[in-house]
Amino acid sequence: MKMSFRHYGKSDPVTLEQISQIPAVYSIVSACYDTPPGEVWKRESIQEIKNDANRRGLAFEVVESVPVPEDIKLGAKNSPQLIDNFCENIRRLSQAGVRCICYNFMPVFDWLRSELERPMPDGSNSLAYDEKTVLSMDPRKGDLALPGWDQSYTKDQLGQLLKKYEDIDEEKLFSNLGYFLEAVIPVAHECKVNMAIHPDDPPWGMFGLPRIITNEKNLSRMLKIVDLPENGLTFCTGSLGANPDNDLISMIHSFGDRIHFAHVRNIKITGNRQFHETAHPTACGSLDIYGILKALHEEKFDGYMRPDHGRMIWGEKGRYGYGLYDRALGAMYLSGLWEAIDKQN
Ligand code: DNO
Repeated sequence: MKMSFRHYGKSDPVTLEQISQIPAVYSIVSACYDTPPGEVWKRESIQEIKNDANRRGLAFEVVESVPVPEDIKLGAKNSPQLIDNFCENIRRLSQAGVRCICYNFMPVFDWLRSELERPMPDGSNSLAYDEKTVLSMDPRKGDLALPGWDQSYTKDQLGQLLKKYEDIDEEKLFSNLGYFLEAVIPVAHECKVNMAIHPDDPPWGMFGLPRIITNEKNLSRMLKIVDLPENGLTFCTGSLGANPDNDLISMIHSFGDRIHFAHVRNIKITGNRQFHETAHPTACGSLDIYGILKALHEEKFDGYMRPDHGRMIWGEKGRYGYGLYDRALGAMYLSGLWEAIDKQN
């Protein structure tokens, strides 16, 4: 297992120096933030991320994310050209030493929360999701004030995009994903880069948009579309774990060595489609973090792991979910657990 830590590039208030001071962190997880989705990343930009990390004694072996443009998910006419660009990014990243690429296939919205600063009794705050709040908004009317949504569209652009998705149900989305994987995975195979699809967060559809990377059945289906080791998963415990029907430990055993990247965080489920994020330890939330790491260890997991969203603690202000302090505590907890599990075996 190689511990890693997400870094959002030059605009990130968390510095590479700070990351390098967290014991046990081997690689940063980053991306080129200077290129719009769908375009080819500049070799110099990739090299610069790598050089900056290396100067601090950190590797740069994981990218999160190479964004998949909406037109690919929609199966639009220009999809083949966009897929070529995606493949070119795989080649360039591989040449720079990147071994794992995280991406997602969620229509329109990436991760969604209804609150970014839910106050906790101990004075910290964290990200929270309540389906009732989310569904009380109508993105078609422009009353979408959803936090945690990186892409910004105008009301009209969003309306047009949602319209294009009216014909896309889960089956169609699966078929567009299949088309994408059949083109991309052979390139990843040649380049020795592991592709790691991120589960949908939360793992259910909303606003009439389909979501398919949600449960064991769909993840297995996705892995079978191209049955090569490079067609793999980001096992995000907080995303998949938001649905209590997902048995995370059994999923780890069924996916085994197709898990290339583990995002490990805990959440507390407080009702039907209601949860908030917590500190990483098992005792703080609804997920058995020890059991999850033990299952990964039993599967001889040798990919990258990272602590995921953290709470805001000790008065830190920063990028929601991505402050320094709580994620650093998470990295230490996870590497401590891993060492203990490792030594018992
Ligand atoms: C949020 C992240 C996601 C993730 C992408 C992967 O904190 O987990 O934005 O990076 O979905 O493509």
